[in-house]
Amino acid sequence: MSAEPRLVEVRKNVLKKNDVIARALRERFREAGVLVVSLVSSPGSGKTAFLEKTLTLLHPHYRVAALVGDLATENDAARLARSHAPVKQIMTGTVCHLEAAMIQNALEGWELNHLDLLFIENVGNLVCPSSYDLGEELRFVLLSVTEGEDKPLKYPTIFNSADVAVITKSDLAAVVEFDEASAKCNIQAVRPGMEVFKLSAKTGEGMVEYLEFLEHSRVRSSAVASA
Ligand SMILES: Nc1nc2c(ncn2[C@@H]2O[C@H](COP(=O)(O)OP(=O)(O)OP(=O)(O)O)[C@@H](O)[C@H]2O)c(=O)[nH]1
Ligand SMILES: [Mg+2]
Repeated sequence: MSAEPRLVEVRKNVLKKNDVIARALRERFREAGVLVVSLVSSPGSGKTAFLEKTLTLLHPHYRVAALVGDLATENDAARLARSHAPVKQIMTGTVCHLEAAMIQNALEGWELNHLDLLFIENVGNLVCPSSYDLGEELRFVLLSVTEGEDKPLKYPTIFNSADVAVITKSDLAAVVEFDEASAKCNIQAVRPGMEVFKLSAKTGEGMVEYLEFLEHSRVRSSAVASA
């Protein structure tokens, strides 16, 4: 007998368990009035650079914190901590994505009521994270200009599971002859109507528009929570 049906069954159960925990997390986040945003992308797209910049810009005005997932090292947590926001590293070992239970464990000892925004940087991977709900309200998928405009077409599931696309490293666009129109067209082909931001964590270009979007999302989310 093939082992495949059993594997499928185990995978279904894992996902079901993840969904139950993610739902409970989402409820907790809503009750605490914290907007939770997760970041997914391929390795090296600029998640940590983007998040460090975000935390640094928001920290004086909002109560922000971050969780960051990697298979190994605490390097990203150390970079994010330079913003002076509370940060925790989640080391996944051999697992190529974060799961809701990992978020739940990492939040132990944190008072969610004391936060306005919580960011979660997922493990760099364009496949695995798409199947795992983390209880976040918004999922941003990052695509750097150096990766090629075709990534949304090649990895549609991750773009479909996200709410917002962020084109990163815009300062390098000219050097790599990035075709912005084509990238945006590919994003829209996979996820029609998806909001897209283009920015650079290095120069700060495009950060204002994205921060305004974040602020609108926070206000909208607290209005829904208190309704
Ligand atoms: N020129 C330029 N380089 C950038 C920018 N953002 C990130 N980088 C560089 O890109 C490389 C990878 O950036 P990271 O922020 O570590 O990317 P990441 O997505 O967090 O990587 P993983 O966590 O390993 O998946 C680093 O050398 C960054 O300095 C940017 O806006 N412009
Ligand atoms: Mg990183």
